[in-house]
Amino acid sequence: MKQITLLLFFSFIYNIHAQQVRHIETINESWSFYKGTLDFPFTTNNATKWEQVTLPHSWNTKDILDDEDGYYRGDGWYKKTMIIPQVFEDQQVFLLFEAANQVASLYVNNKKIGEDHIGGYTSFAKDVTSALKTGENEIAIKVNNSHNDEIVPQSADFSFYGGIYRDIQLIITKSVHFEVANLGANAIFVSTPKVSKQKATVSVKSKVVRPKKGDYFIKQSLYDAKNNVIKVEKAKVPYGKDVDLDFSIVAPKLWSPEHPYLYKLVSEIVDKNDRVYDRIENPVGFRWFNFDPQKGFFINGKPTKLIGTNRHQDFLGKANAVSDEIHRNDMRMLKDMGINFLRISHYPQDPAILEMCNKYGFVSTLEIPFVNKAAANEKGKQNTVNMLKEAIRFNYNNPAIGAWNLGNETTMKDPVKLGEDYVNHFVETHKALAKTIKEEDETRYSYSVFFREPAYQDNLGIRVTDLVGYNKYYGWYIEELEDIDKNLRSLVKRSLELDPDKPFILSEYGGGADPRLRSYNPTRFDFSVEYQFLLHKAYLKTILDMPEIVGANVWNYSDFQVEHRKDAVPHINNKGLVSAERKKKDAYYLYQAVLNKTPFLAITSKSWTKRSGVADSKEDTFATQPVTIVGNGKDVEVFLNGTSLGKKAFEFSTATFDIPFVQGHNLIEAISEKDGKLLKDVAFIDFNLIPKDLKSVTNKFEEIAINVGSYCYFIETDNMDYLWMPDKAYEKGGFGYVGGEFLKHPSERRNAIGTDVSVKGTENDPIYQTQRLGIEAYKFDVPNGTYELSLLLAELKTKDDNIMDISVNSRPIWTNLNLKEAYGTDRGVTKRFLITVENDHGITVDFKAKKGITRLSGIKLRKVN
Ligand code: GCB
Ligand code: CA
Repeated sequence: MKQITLLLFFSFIYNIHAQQVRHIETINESWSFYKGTLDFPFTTNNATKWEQVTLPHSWNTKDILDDEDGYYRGDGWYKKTMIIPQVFEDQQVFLLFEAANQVASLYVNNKKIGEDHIGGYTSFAKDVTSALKTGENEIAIKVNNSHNDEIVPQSADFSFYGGIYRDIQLIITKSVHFEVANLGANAIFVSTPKVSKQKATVSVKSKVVRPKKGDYFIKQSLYDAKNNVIKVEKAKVPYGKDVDLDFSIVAPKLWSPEHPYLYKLVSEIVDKNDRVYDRIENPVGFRWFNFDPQKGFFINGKPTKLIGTNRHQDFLGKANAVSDEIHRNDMRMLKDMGINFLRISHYPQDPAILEMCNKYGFVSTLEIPFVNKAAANEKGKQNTVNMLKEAIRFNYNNPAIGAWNLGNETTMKDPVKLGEDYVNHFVETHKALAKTIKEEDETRYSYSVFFREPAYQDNLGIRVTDLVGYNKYYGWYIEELEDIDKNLRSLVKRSLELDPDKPFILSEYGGGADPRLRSYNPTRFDFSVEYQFLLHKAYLKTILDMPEIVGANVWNYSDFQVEHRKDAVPHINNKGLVSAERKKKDAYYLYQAVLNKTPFLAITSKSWTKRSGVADSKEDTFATQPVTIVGNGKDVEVFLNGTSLGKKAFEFSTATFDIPFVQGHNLIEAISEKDGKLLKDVAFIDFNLIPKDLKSVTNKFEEIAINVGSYCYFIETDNMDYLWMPDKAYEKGGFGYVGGEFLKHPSERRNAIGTDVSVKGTENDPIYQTQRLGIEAYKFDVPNGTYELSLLLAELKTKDDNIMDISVNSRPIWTNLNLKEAYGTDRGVTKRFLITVENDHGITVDFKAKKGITRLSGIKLRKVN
């Protein structure tokens, strides 16, 4: 069945004198989609394979998350039929694409409209008027996301999902109108060149398209936030020239992170009788700001520490086809977090983002996806420069924007190693981009983000922007947590020594946290939520203490999908403060407590509702474990099941309590006060107390699961939060390993074995990624009875042959086991055995190497009878 859209031209017929002269509607609905290459015009035999889709749409939602390497990069076709009741003479019809990744070709009634649009992240519009006819019109769009040497990004830590993943708008104007179809698809450029508390000037440049005949005027009307007209200015439209109009107002209300006051500018084209031909609205924020390399950022004269995050357009299972509702929800969560600074990375994003930056008062930087590597050829340079122009022009009227960033970690692929030719193009591209920023916008700072030593960029001659940003993963990829402060100070110093006048932004920092991993011994690269918390606390302290760090952006607001990434969760970069489905991690609450001025209190680990632990002693009926509270009050009192555990003062907004968890229900209440307001947070925790003496009669042993080779708890979130405990050495009466060694330090595991392996046949990669090598035995001193014993095994990245025998209480249960031969490498295997224990022997699982070395990833024991 044909999908039909009616073009509603009612506004033109009935509202000819009304103000709603420009008609805008989305045309996201009922597109037919075909993934693959087709001949165009379409032939009848390929007409059947179309699938019905709604925009936003990407064809990579599934293949970036599956087990196979790579994702579809090629052609995709979209088409739809629009019925036009009548084509009016005095109308112009445009299609505005908020984005399509990455080359888009538009056809209307088999006629190609203009040139292909290049670049997957910038908005563009096409005039389709001349191709339209009364009746049925076929719109067809080819989108291609193949690798292309002439288009950035060439390489990045995100995936280049194909499709029309943002809205398409249908725009209808009169033949006299503000320009639509031009680079950046924007016709009004509003700036506020001079602002003080007493007075502000507004400068508006308008691009008007008009037929030769007739007198037309531009009318600019400024409204305050209550919709009162403050000022109206008019100027005649000369033929073929832009219209510049400047005016000023007195006592402007200022825009700032604390008070993001917005005015509205209504731009109209009118004739001498004040009949309106076109009308566009833009936000206006009056502010003046500057970055001082020593003292930091000032807005309206007030020193303001800029702290916030980076953000990708990404949501679990949706690739980049993210709805406006999700975009706005992200912005609300960032507002709640207390940020005042957003790095829109690594490319321009949906208009919904900047709309909210203006409204919430987030000072923002916007960049183009010149990441890791240049498109090092003449065409590539031109495309990159054009992309930047489009980005600046489309987004120009957002008062939130403070700087335009030309790229990210452009030296990631070492230019020097790529040869002289490359270096020349590469350096030229930087210079052309820096120049373009200044040509396009005199009112903002130019900015570039690096990761290598300042001197390295300096030698290449690419520290050419007003501001520099550095991405530094101290305490994660490099160096230790304890040295974060020292390392940051010395990095900033090195940058300022080179260029004392270049303000320094810490454009990225962070560490991974898989919400399923928890640890009371957090270590670098263990992906535990607790380590991430400590890392951010350390960074925040230094950032707040150093005015020379004029702004800082966490990497990243949220976890995001990367097809080729193999961390604790395959295909996911876990450095988010919230998960890829927007569940808050503990570090999110830390920022809330540190950054918020309004009263705040939270039990950071409250989402971890099922916990377990070994009783403190043989007699004890509780297990003591720490719980961290964050808040901006003076102190906090904590209660467990109604009994007070005392009060503690917050130190750097955090307080940690030892909680004696009992078997079953544990209600934790935290109570604090701030500015006379009583604050309370609660956590309900279901605790499984493991007896210290497994033969205990008062506290009977039922079940235990151990994440062998790891200090971390692992929560099987897709399996009713089933909990795996950290590993430990055997003690008499209890359980634990005998012999073998803990795998290397987690940070070294990346290159040895572990977190860089995507384990097949399971979702529980972290259990298999951590192992005890050379293990001799695992022991449980359990009472007599029948048990179900599960062994979890995997050979990761092994080249050599490993053969082992496994026996329980001297009875062989699995002999001549060669995991690689039987199952292949990098595959997780679980096997369950039924075991009967008699004569008070308990359970001893023995591992004997016949060849190579023994290993164990996880073990689970459940009493059946
Ligand atoms: C970076 C990149 C960013 C990555 C991040 C990481 O420096 O700019 O795109 O995702 O590191 O997590 O490694
Ligand atoms: Ca393990």
